[in-house]
Amino acid sequence: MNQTTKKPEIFLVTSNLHKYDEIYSIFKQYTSIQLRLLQANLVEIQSSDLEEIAIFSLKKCAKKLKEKLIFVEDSGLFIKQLNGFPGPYSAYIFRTLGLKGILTLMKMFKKREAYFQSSIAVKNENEIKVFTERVQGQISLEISDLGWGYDPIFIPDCDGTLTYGELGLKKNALSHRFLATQKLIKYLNKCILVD
Ligand code: ITT
Repeated sequence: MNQTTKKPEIFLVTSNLHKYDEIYSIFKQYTSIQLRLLQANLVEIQSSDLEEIAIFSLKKCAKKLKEKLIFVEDSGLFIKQLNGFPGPYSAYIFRTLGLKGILTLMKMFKKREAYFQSSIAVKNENEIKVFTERVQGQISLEISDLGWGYDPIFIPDCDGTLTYGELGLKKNALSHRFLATQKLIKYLNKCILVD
């Protein structure tokens, strides 16, 4: 008899396909767990804490998707000279001020330090876990043509010259999302693949 065992799967709930693509390629390299997409707009609370926002969104999704192993990922760009702005408001500010607006605000500062944060909240049966990572960097002087979201203006310190956008596929081996996803995969490999 030909018995095929189904690979374990986990669902990422997001409206952002770039996010899904990046996490998908990390999953492919580091785990046999299958990543699936549940495309939906997340319900987000107002909070200065991305972990809190991620947990809230996850719990809202979990009410509708009781039987599924799911996670959400919340990211934000925190600019030191702007006291952490746009941070939790990154999506709204991207849509309203845009990259040009951010660079205009930054004109009054000599230093342009920032970090990108990724907070992943996962629900495995009744357990909720959160994994957070940050990448330090600088806001560029100009908007580079490549990448999505804030990619064209964020230069990670580990490279020091190129924006996330200019790094192309290399971004996905050093980004805030890569580091947080690594932590998620380590957790999943331990508790899902071992059982
Ligand atoms: P969700 O449905 O998963 O919430 P989103 O696009 O709203 O998708 P976030 O709230 O996590 O995602 O992101 C806040 C903003 O930061 C949003 O404008 C994104 O485009 C941008 N962003 C997030 N991660 C990014 C990355 O790796 N590079 C560039 N911009 C990013």
